[in-house]
Amino acid sequence: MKDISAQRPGKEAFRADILRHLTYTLGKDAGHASDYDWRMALSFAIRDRIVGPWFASTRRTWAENRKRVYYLSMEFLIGRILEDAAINLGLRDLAAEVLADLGQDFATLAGEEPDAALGNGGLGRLAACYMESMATVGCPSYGYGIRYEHGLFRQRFEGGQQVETAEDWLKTRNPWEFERPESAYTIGFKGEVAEKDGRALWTPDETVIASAYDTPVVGWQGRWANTLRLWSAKPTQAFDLERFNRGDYAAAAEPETLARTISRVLYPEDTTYQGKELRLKQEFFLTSAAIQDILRRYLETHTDLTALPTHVAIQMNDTHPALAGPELIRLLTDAHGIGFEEAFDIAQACLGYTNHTLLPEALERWSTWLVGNILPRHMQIIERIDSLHRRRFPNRPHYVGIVKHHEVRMGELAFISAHRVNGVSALHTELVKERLFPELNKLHPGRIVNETNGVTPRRWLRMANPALSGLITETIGEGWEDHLDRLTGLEPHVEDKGFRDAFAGAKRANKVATANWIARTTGISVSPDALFDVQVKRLHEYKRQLLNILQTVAQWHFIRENPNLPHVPRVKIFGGKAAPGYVVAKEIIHLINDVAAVINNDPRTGDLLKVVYPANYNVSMAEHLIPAADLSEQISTAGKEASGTGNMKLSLNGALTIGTLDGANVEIREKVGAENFFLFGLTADEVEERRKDVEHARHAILANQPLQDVLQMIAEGRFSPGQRDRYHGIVDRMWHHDYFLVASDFGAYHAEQGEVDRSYREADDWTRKAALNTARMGFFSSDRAIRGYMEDIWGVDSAL
Ligand code: 26W
Repeated sequence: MKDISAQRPGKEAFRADILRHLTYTLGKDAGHASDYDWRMALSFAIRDRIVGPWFASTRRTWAENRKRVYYLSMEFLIGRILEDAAINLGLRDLAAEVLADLGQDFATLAGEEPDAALGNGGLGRLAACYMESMATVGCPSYGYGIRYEHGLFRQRFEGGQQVETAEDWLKTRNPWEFERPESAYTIGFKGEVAEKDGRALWTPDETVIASAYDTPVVGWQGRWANTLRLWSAKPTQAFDLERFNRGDYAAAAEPETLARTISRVLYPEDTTYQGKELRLKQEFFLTSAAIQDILRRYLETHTDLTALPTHVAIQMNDTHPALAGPELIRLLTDAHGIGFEEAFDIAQACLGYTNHTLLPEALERWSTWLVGNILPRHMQIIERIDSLHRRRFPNRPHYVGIVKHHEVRMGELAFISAHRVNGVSALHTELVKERLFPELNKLHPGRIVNETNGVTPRRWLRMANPALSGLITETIGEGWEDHLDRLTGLEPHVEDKGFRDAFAGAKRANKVATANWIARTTGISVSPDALFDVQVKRLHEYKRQLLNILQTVAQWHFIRENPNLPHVPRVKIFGGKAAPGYVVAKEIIHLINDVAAVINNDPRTGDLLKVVYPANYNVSMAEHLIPAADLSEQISTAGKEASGTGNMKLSLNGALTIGTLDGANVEIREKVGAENFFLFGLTADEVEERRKDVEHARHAILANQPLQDVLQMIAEGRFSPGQRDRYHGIVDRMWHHDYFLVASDFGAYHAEQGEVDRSYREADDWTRKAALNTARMGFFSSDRAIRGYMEDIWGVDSAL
């Protein structure tokens, strides 16, 4: 493919492009254009440059009859696109220059783009990183998702409590997508199944149209681009004219409203699954549209459906698209006349399933009644898959299976429908084998494989951290962005004081910028000389933000009791949303904000301790906070965090981790070196062991005076002066049902935070450790992860 530099426009040409879009696409005169107009014109000018590589990639895939990967995900947590696309195309600096000449500021315009939040957290952001890496490594692929009208809710704090409001990223024009009204499929629900000529005939009695919107995703240096195809629900019958003519105006629009409900809003739960009919409909809507589209594309150039697995790999991002198996089998049998067993084998050879969680409450189980009602034909197929599997594996234990106790277990369905099942970190994959699917693993040895998560270095280092990126390029030259292993080239320089000073200088500059941002957004003034201690992620009990805030209170108490000791100033930074129905998580948010209000106004501790919790954590806020972090909090109860990816972003940006042996922390610590990682806490096995003592929490609390003091202060209402009993629930749970072992790990955590302080005092040595983190994190590039999927699961070669 052509060298990207050859395609890069000159300054004049790019300026002309922007002005042409301003005039002819926006219909605005430069003299009267608003920031919005300029942003649109700039975005269209950049998008124009993506189209070339995009067409070239698509043509190559067709011409070379390449196998394609289809990544099915209910979530894509994309964030802003403008700067990321500009950087990948090598246009970032040129665009800034041209805009400056036009009296505009690139960063201001880019900062006004809405943050596309079509996802909840880790799983959705991983899908976005993987889309970018598939484009970077030249893996021909399509992402399939839902074009939610409303992404993840916006978060505000009122009196310290989370309040949700609707997100509306589509209120203004989305310049990145192309509407494809010609790519539309009918999606059916409910109805009857009959038999005709020996084939099942499903006649749905509800239908909607899935209509495609394509967003090109361009990889590093524009060498390849793929498509993210998002489906929007439209009515089959737009408007009931008869009702309208009768004067029933609201009812006339009813079918439209109902149909559009399916792609209206992203479900904000990422931990507790809820057996809601609309959610099941969303899952089938995505899956059916994707499978129909895949078969349509295949049949344009092929006739033999038995060869499908040679040309098509379908990846299910968790079980949310697990109806892909039944839907593919349905189309192969009912529409194309293939026998059931053969159809099953074809589907299985195409499908892969990624598991992202072991939490029992997050495992999807749909009632057979609901599935039978909404998807009667699929319910039959699911039963047949289950009995086929039972027949093929007669030694399958009676308690193993897809349909049990009037529920369809989506994990088992996905496992049995797929030829590969993968976990997302080494530890997690072992737990998937041993704890989640022990019997299926025995029946199918080798099916479960590990693909440790990764993050895209383009967004999470090059774009988010220009200061450090500049230093890296100065030190080891260009090319590390798509060969992240080359960061090891920094290691020899870590022994050079000049390099360490430059590294510390980059971190310091990021912290100054973040301190200013914190002052602007929260009104709290923090010192950039303090240790920036960051815990950013969804709120969940297993992630133990509670452990962090309890230790913060202990530290505050300690400083007050020992005013004459030399303390290391710290800024505790929290970010994250709680699912709207997750009462305990919301209480923890409230507590953090209440504690912050007390500590931040305590003249006795002053700059020695601040707690900030900016509302509405999202991808853009992550890009801002992560480069400024000194310490990364990865403190989940061991065995609960499947992988984590924020842990990777923080360490890559030169934060040291304080963490448990959970998820990818284990591998991060192995790579960066135990001496550059603050480890504490019970292991996954010890956690299981400790739970056998029903009084584990009481024992742990009684053995730890600082923790007792903290719980006492909270119980007395020190942080809720107007309402003494506000946190009695939290305190009570700590004593009696501390399922996530906050108490048992408190002592070790508190002690290790002391180690962090001692290390931070040795500023130069801290910088050495931080730089070694950056230098040794190359493994965690999502390019490496994607190459693993291509080789172990998809059987696809790079087209580059
Ligand atoms: C049906 C409700 C629901 C929705 C989403 C249940 C569970 C989920 C996701 C599986 C939760 C999730 O995002 N898991 C995270 O996936 C990341 C990417 O692999 C991992 O890094 C995180 O450890 C894991 O919590």
